[in-house]
Amino acid sequence: MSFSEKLATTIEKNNSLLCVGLDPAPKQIPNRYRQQGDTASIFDSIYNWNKAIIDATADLVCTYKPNLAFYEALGEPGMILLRKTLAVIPAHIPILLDAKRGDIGSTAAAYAQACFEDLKVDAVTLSPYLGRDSVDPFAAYEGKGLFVLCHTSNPSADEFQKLEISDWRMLDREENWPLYLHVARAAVQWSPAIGLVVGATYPDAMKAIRSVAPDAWFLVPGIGAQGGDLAKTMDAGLRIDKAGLIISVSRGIALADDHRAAAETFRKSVNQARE
Ligand code: OMP
Repeated sequence: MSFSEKLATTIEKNNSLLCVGLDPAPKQIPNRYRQQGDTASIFDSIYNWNKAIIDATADLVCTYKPNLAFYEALGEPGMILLRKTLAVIPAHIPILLDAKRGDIGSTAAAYAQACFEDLKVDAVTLSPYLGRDSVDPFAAYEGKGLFVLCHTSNPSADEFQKLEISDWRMLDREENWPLYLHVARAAVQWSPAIGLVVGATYPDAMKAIRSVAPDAWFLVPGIGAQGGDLAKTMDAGLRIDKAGLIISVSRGIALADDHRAAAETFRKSVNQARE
């Protein structure tokens, strides 16, 4: 089944636009998951933690988003942990690997092979900085989802993304636009599989992006630990059909005493805003 079919099915089945991020930092392992023993026990602890989050939320989410960085940071056992985590996600729920890849075409092809043939995930995040030929090798895999960074959630996002420029190919026929709007407009033309990453911490930017990409899916991090305003985000980014947003929360659910209750609260607030 393609990413978009899986996504549509879980959104419907779980009545949810909530994505749960699986970003385990060893320092943050809640005490209840800590195993006693040698360093190998860290991996068991994190596996138990991830599994508990998945077991508690599988009927409340539309997708899971492990961020590769947290697993790579733990070396080879971290990658084994990632594979074990992917294996406990129920098969009908799409997996969006947060990899933020972006490189020349030949290297991008190797990255795409790693994500889609080796790890067998359904979707990935990508950087647009190198342009279209860095994304094409991912788009060549039919049925996969690609989310291109457009306006990120971090405090320094504006440093480059907000720079006002005009497309030189338009000469002086076009007004200056912030770079993130150029990215939005171009990236959605590259492939129908492309969605955009739009942080919840910049609702004005989200509104502008929705106006140039009315049909695209947005992956929206920044709710919870980063302090994004959910109501403003929904108002700015929801599509006419009351969909189009995948609201991603990692620490806000992973660090909660009750993962299920936290996920249910986010899901409810998202659904209230959809109504
Ligand atoms: P929490 O802040 O704990 O919910 O985690 C946010 C997750 O989303 C992390 O995995 C980030 O790397 C990721 N993220 C952002 O926070 N901001 C962005 O602009 C883009 C992403 C992402 O691509 O998911």
